[in-house]
Amino acid sequence: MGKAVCCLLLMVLIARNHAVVVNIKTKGAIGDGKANDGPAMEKAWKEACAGGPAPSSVLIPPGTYMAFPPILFGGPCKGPVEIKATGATIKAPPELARFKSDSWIAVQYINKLTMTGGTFDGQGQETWKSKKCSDTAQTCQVPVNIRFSYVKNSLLKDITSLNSKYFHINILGCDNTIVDHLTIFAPDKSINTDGMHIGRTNGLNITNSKIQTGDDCISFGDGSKNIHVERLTCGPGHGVSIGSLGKYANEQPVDGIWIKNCTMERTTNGVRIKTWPNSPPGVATNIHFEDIIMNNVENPILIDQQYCPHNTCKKGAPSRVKISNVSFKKIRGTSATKVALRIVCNQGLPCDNIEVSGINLTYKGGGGAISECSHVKPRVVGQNIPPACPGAPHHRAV
Ligand SMILES: *[C@@H]1O[C@H](CO)[C@@H](O)[C@H](O)[C@H]1NC(C)=O
Ligand SMILES: *[C@@H]1O[C@H](CO)[C@@H](O)[C@H](O)[C@H]1NC(C)=O
Ligand SMILES: *[C@@H]1O[C@H](CO)[C@@H](O)[C@H](O)[C@H]1NC(C)=O
Ligand SMILES: CC(=O)N[C@H]1CO[C@H](CO)[C@@H](O)[C@@H]1O
Repeated sequence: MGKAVCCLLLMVLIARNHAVVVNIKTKGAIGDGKANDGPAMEKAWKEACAGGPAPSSVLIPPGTYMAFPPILFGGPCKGPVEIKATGATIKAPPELARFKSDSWIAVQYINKLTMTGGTFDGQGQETWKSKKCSDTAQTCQVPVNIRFSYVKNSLLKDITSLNSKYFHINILGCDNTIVDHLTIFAPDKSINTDGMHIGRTNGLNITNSKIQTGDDCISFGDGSKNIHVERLTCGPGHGVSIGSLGKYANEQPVDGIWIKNCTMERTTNGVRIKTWPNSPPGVATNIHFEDIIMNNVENPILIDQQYCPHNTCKKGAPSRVKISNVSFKKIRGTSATKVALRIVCNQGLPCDNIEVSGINLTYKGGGGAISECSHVKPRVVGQNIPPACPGAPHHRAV
């Protein structure tokens, strides 16, 4: 082998094993909070994404940046990529008119992404006030703050999403991924600012997170499988929700959701499963809520198979989403309404294998909370306050 060839080979080997770090400032980012630094972020991303197979990273140094939509961090990449944004605040323009897409930042088709830190401020205040966007018919397209689509085997850590115009974070097809120390904030009166919506994802853990917003803290759409949420504080907001399900044809089953060791603060719902009446067939199964504290929550425990907001559906006809294997265990605290536990299933397609145990919910207004149940015979274990579904078969606590 000639000396030159040998040298070249060595250089290639070194390059392959050496991480590429691309600072957005070297790609023209200004960081004054006004100039559009989006193009610099995309340039840095493209270089890091092409820099594998060794892990590469994009560095967004501490500072305040403005990024006009749409921002795309797209794969597939040559190797694992990290976006490091600790200490950085990235702002979206406040004007909705600048947005032509359904997201502000789209992160997609990446294997082994690590995203750490960063505050993503959607500046949605004007949008929530706009009449056009707050009507129930949704006559304007409003962007999600960050859309993660088909980002697999990944870690999203210490990320903050603020004041999104619409949902904060949408997760689609992000199998085998971990979300840790997520912080989401929008005021309780903000419109449609769901914290995180998850769909068509198998294997996702969300831990140590805090979500305060104007809509659901976390909602699970069809195809959500093997998802664990632990140590979440939610509220204000609409709580944690499976569904709504049954609005569309060919929805995939929701199978395997564990919500554990969480606190709901002043939310309109605690833990709920909701399905539309008169629906196509569907499945929601193996869903477990355990060790949950409710502080002044309006509907702490709720299964609603007649979910029909604003009368937009045919009530009376049953939901054909079959609910089974659901447990509510060790849920305690205070209810802001008298009905602390409500399980409304279907005539003809009842809920099966529902277990209720260790409930202790007191009504803030005094006089004791109650439960309301229909078309369900839960397995009730031990003493529950309020007594769960009077008339249901009782089992002694073990
Ligand atoms: C997700 O959480 C579950 C339950 O705590 C745990 O068994 C599993 O190992 C976690 N998965 C990952 C990838 O951390
Ligand atoms: C419900 O759980 C039982 C075991 O407890 C299991 O045999 C059954 O397959 C589960 N149902 C579904 C739809 O997964
Ligand atoms: C239920 O909670 C109340 C208020 O925290 C407490 O005083 C009571 O001992 C609890 N009851 C049971 C059976 O755990
Ligand atoms: C809401 C709740 O149950 N929080 C607990 C979660 O787990 C940690 C550690 O085990 C406890 O310290 C919390 O009180």
